Amino acid sequence: MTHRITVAGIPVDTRHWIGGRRVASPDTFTDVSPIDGTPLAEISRGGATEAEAAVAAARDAFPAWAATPHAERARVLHAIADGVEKRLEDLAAVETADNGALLRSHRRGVMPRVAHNFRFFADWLLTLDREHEDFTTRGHTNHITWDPAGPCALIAPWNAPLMLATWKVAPALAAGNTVVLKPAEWSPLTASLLADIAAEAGLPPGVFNVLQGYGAEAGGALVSHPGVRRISFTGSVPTAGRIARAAADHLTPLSLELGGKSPLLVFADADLDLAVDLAVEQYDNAGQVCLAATRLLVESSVAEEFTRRFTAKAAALVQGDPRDEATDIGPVIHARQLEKIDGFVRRALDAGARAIVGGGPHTGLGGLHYRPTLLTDVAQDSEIVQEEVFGPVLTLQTFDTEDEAVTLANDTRFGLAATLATGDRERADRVADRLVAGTVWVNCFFVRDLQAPFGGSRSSGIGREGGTWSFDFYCDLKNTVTAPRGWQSH
Ligand code: TXE
Repeated sequence: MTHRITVAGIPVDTRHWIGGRRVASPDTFTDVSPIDGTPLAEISRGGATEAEAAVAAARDAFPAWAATPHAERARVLHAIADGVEKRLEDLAAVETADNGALLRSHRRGVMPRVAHNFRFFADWLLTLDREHEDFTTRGHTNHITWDPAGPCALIAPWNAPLMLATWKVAPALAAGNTVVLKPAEWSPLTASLLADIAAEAGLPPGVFNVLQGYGAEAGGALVSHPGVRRISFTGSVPTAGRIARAAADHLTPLSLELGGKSPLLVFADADLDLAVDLAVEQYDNAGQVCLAATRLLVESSVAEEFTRRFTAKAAALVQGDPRDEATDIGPVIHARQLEKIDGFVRRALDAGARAIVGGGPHTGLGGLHYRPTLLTDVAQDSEIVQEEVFGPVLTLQTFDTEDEAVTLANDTRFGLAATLATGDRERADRVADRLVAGTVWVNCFFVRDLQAPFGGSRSSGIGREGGTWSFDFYCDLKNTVTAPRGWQSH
């Protein structure tokens, strides 16, 4: 079997990347493009043996990488960013073929962000030593150091494969750890390209490893390995529970970035066009975004006008091939995801919901297209309001008072993000203060600085990443306290 195939004209290796070498498994799984259902590749299907080899490679490479001076580690990470920028078009084309998200977004937003992930954490590493000057306690000096933790298991999802993977890989490597990345089985390709880029950039063998395979097999073997010192996971709540149980056996610290059911609160005093733009933006990536504000909560007095403008805007969205510049919404990732989305919508309609916009697959386009959908007449305790759909499906509810808006907004088991549209600054402060969410956006959405903490409360996850919080997670902090006395004089 050939292990080097081409996708969108770009050569991609379908094997694992372990200890600086390509390693094949006897079994494979088929990676299919959501654009037209064509099989793209037969990917090596890893399990316990390959997980063992990957962790061993990471463990062997760890002491030297951990001891590499910060400036040198930063230099290599910048070289990886250079490589990402050089191969930006390749990465964008392969990612679109693999997960169906818009090519124009990959080119202009996502892949530049991948490069930025490496640059940002490389630069942040260099500030660590400066920012935490020694301090003294009754003459004793406290010296804080960030010791790299060891091999890290990084489990990535399929909705923004390389972006979310490198949001973990970059800080883990910057901090001096070695990593094993397990990409999602629905989007395994760009991780393989990243291995090529990292090797060309001079990252030593074994520092970055890619383990391909199914979640339960490859991922499960990786997260239950005693040699893993950190687990970082982005994905679903049930899988997070499985990973947390595996991590418990070895007390492996873990960071979980999970789903959401985030609200967009539109107050009557808001710039209504801005509010409508923010709402329509929630259909980006066919709604397969953990942060998406999928519950529109609109003040009753403007609900009719909001709905009129929203409907007109949503109707103008172009669905189709994600490679076309004019397309606004591409296919969803997989037939199983389409069925899942449609199941949620069918059950909501059966329970009395009304589809103001959309309400089913876009059969005219064939394939995996789902119509952008807005459902109203939904009960607060219904499945469609409480559970993450992960598709282009929004609900609309109304409120009459600020208190009611906050109560509805906070009334799910999630707490990832919330967005407010209001023209009243004091209201914005008051409401933001009362919302249970890791990020609150006011009159904006998706603005994300890597310095800021990112993560969710309740079922949306455990821990925060970004800036100093990433280093706190990927390191074992040590304080060395030195007495002023006891020294031998020479
Ligand atoms: O996710 P999984 P799925 C949500 C979203 C979506 C749902 C299901 O609601 O509809 O999850 O998606 C790996 N040990 N999000 O089933 O299973 C798996 O191989 C170790 C939200 O695809 O969570 C993949 O690499 N790893 C979201 C990754 O976990 C395991 C992003 C995610 O897969 C494993 C994606 C195991 N036992 C889905 N089982 C977000 N927060 O952005 C699976 N995996």
